[in-house]
Amino acid sequence: MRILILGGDGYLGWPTALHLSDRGHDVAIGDNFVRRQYDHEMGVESLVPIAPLHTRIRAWHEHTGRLIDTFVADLTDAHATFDMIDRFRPDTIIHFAEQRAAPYSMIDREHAVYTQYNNVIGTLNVLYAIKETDPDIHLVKLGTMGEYGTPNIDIEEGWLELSHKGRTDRVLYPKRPGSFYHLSKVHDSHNIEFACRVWGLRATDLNQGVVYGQETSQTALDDRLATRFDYDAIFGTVLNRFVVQSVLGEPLTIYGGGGQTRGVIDIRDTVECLRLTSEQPADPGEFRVFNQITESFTVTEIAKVVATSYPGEASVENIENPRVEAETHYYNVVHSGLVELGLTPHCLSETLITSMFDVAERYKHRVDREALLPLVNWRRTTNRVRPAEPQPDWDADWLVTPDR
Ligand code: NAD
Ligand code: USQ
Repeated sequence: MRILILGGDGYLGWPTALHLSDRGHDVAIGDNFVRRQYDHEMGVESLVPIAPLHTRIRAWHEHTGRLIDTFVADLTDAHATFDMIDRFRPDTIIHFAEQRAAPYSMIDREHAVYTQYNNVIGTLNVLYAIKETDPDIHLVKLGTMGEYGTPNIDIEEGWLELSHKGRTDRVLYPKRPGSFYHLSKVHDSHNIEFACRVWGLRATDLNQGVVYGQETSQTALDDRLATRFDYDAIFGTVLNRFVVQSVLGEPLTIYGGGGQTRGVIDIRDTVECLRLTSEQPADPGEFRVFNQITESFTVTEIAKVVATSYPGEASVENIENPRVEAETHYYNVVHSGLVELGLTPHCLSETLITSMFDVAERYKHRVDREALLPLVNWRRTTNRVRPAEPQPDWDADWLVTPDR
C-alpha cells in the first residue's frame, strides 16, 4: 500500500513512518518542519536529540534497505498540498500535520489564530486535494479525545443515537473541548464528515488520548532514528513530564486537584493503530471514528504510578491549575473499535515506565528546568512563555566605548 504521512517528521509521525515501512508499505513523508521552529520560538529542545529528516531516512535505509520518500510542503499552501498528493498518488493519507499543543494555542490571540488557521485550513486543503486527485484515497486523520471534553454521559465512538421528543437520529457526538487547539480538531472533524457526506470521501478520525513513551522497536535500532521527547510545559504531555520530573528530583506537578481523568495510549500502540486502520479502510462515503485510547487514569493516579515505579525518591505537588478544566467528573469512554480491528494494547506497566526512566536518565543533562514551569494561563489573553530574561547591562565593565 502507498501511504503518505503528513507530519511525518513529528513525535508520532516519524515512528509511524518506520513501523509502516517495516511492514512493507511504500511510505512517503510530507512536513514543513514547523515543529522544529516552535522549539526555536519557545527556546526549548526535545529531551532526546533528533536527527534532521534526511539523516533519519539515510539511517533507516542503511538498516533495512528500505526507502522513504519526502516532500517539504506546508499544508496551508493549497498548490503544494495538491502537488504532493498528485505526485505520490497514495492509497492512504495519514494526517498528523497540525499544531498540537493546547498551551501553545492559549498563549495569546496570535497563537490561537495560528493554530486554528494551520490546522483547519491545512485539513481543508487536504480534503480538496483528495477530491481533485483521487476520491478513493482513505484519509486517516488524527483527532483527539479532548474534542469531547468531559461530558456527564458515556463517550461513544464519534456518533450518538439521539432520541428527542419521540424521534431518533444518529448525530455526531456533541463536543465541548478545552482549548483553542482542541477546538481546531472539532472543526476538522466536522469538515471531514461533511466531505464524506457530500463528496463520498472515505475517512477515519482517530480520537487519540494522551500519548506516552518514546521508543518503538524501529526507533530503538539507532540513535539517528530516535523520535522527539518533549518535557516542557507547552509541548510536554503529562506522563512524559512526570517521568522527567522524577529523574530530576523535581516534584511531579499535578495541576489543581488532580481528579481530571484522561485516556492514555503507549506510543507503540499508536503506531499499530495507524497500521490497522490503514490496512482496513473506511468504506466510500463513510466517516468512521475510533477512540484511540487503551486506559484511563486521573492525573493523581498517573503521578502515583510514576512516583511508585521510580526507583529513587519522587514527590508529588498539587499546584494551581493554569487551565480551566473540570477536576472531578464522570468519565467512561467506549474504545472497542480498534481492538476489534486487531489491537492488543500495552498497559501502563512498571516495565514501560522503567524504560522511559532510562531514556530520561540518559538525557537529563539536556533539561532546562525553567521550561518545566507552566506559565500559560487559560484565564489570560496574553501570556509570557518564559520567565523574565535578564536584561543586558549596558554599563557593564566589559562594554568598551570610544569615550572610556
Ligand atoms: P508533532 O508536533 O510532534 O508533529 C506534527 C508534525 O506536523 C510536525 O513535524 C510539524 O512540523 C508538522 N506540521 C504541522 N503543521 C504543518 C503544516 N501546516 N504543514 C506541514 N507539516 C506541518 O505532534 P505529534 O505529537 O506527533 O502529534 C501528531 C498528531 O497527533 C497531531 O495532529 C495531534 O493533534 C495528534 N495527537 C497527539 C497526541 C500526543 O499526545 N502527542 C495525542 C492525541 C492526538
Ligand atoms: N497536567 C498536569 N500536570 C502537568 C501537565 C498536565 O496535571 O504537568 C494535566 C492537565 O491539566 C490535563 C492533563 O494533565 O488535565 C493532560 O494534559 P497534557 O498536557 O498531557 O495533554 P493535553 O493538553 O490534553 O494535550 C495532549 C497532546 C494533544 C492531544 C491530547 C490528547 O498535546 O496533542 O490532543 O493530549 S487529549 O488530552 O485526550 O485531548
